[in-house]
Amino acid sequence: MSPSREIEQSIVHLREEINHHNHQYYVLDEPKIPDAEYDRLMRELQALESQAPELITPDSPTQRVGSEPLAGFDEVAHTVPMLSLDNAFSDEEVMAFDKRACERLEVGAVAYCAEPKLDGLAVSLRYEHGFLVCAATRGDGRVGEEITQNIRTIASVPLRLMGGDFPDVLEVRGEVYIPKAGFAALNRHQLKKGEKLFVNPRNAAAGSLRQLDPKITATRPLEICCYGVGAVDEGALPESQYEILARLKEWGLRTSPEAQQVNGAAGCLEYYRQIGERRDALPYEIDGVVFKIDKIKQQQMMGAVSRAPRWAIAYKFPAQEEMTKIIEIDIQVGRTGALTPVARLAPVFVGGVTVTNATLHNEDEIRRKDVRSGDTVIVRRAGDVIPEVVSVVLAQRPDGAAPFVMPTTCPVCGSEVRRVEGEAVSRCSGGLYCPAQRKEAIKHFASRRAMDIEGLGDKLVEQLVDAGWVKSVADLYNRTVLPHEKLAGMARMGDKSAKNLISAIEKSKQTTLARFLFALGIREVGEATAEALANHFGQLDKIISADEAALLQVADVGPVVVANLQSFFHEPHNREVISALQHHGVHWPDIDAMAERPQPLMGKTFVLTGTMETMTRDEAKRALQALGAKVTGSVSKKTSYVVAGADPGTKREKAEKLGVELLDETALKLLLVEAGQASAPTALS
Ligand code: 5U1
Repeated sequence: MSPSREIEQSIVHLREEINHHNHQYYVLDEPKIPDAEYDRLMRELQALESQAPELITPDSPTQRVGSEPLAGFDEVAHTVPMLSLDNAFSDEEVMAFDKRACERLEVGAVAYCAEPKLDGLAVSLRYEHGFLVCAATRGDGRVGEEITQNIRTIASVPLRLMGGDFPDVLEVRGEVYIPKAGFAALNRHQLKKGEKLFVNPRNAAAGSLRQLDPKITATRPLEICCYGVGAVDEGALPESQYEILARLKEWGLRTSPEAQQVNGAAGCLEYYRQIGERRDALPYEIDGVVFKIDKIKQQQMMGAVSRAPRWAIAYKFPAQEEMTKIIEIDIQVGRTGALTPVARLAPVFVGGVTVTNATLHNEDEIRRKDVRSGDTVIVRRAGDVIPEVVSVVLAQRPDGAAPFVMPTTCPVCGSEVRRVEGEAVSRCSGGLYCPAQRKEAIKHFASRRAMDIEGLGDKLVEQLVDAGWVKSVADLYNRTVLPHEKLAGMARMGDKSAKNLISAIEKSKQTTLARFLFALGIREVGEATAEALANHFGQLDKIISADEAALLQVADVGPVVVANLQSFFHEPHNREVISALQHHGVHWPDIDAMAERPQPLMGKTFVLTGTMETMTRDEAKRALQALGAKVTGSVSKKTSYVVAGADPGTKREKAEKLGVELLDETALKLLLVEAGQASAPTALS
């Protein structure tokens, strides 16, 4: 086949594929491939068409933005087309964009307006004489769907503009989206009702806007962020993009608080880096940042190509969702015996790293998503979160792929697997007999925040358990069981490493009660609970012998933690390990037990609100609890004091209404000092 014939065939094939996905994504709201995969197909087609421009046809997906409007909504013609954005995926592409702008404008440097690119649905809002008269989706960029009734249900969309200096006609362009918290709540609600979960916030926003019944839309946590304008009376707007955003804000429209003016490619790249660092902390999903030439005159000089302006570009973050294949489904046994199904994946670059495993959480999750070995799946890795399988591409399921079945015996030790009714987790019943649980328990025991045994890494723990040398954490301290020669002879160890490890083990013998308790790995006893228990009781024996009522006195200890503590200390093997550890020299200083200290604030209830200058709310909470006070989250008639820092919100108002005494930060500190003197610590035993 000649090269041109080959290109022609590839173009035809790509167009069919893109058209299919366009329909899935824009019309049906049922994306079957991740956005990054779609972008890649589009770029491939663009590249081929630029090699053979004579093959470009008006119906090519590169020549239009979206797809036909859904039947059921009226059509709206956009007076000014709703353009799309060109994408950049590397610093070099942003630099090339800036270079083109400088050359075309014949200037040495260009100023840009930069803002995050929200992952939502583009809309156009038309205001006439300040009233919202029409709202539409982008559709194919020229004709969209009329969704005014649905848009009106979004609280952040003003039905009437503020101020009086707005133009008679103002079309505003923006993104409708669902914030991360709203999305999580929406899916919790769907789960409760037994309805299908939304795949991602963008999909949920699109589905919500396309509801024919606005009452349903009104229940969805939609928001808007405005980023530009369409048709506007001439001369009504300022001369820069950044000032336009400020003007929109004055008129009561929501714009991005992250928008900034930056200079040249260097300024753009620095902005991209900074937003990238804060991406996970932002309350909404973004898939990149957008740079627009700031001066409107310069934008006009740059002009547009058919689907996108030449004066703007979106610099995309590495995709957080990608498609890959499940090689097999494995079971991992954790420290508490929990069996976690893990998908072993064909390596895939997602969220900036190569991923080969993704959690499938538990049996119910696998069943809900119907994930099977051999499936092609969409994998998500956002920030530092463990990669997970989002959904299955059912169309690519191989014949004969069998549904997943949770094993009835532990794949590591063969013990029975139990699932407590009402719990999602299946657990191996082998306890520390199970080498997998033993390994995880030892890793946890040695970890930095527990006994902090430097040099005792995961691999070494696995070797020690596999060799049968370490059966419990106490063996680590037993030089008869684990002499220097044995350690030195292990793979990748040697004399010096063995010496270092032994001295790290020796060093760890001197610890604190809180660290020791945390290191024991009792279920639900994290660092904070361990610390609270240690401070409250002062001595390990007192914790072991405490009854339920005494344990419940400790801040943040509830019935579940009590049950876990009691069953742990009731187990003879656990008590033997603790004795052996102490026998080998693990020790800690006793603490002046809080339970025996005077508790001058006993019986007083505090609510903390707003921001304090010299301490965090958590620090204030712990200081109050140490003096016997109870700290709760809501104000009632029973509240003794509300401590109000800066921007206190409604809790302060409620306190005033109920006549509860208010304290500022200085008054709180005074109270802590006075109460602290009344409970001056006695000498340590
Ligand atoms: N933040 C932002 N998103 N976004 C999307 N600005 C922005 N601008 C767009 C689009 C499609 O288009 C204009 C450049 C026309």
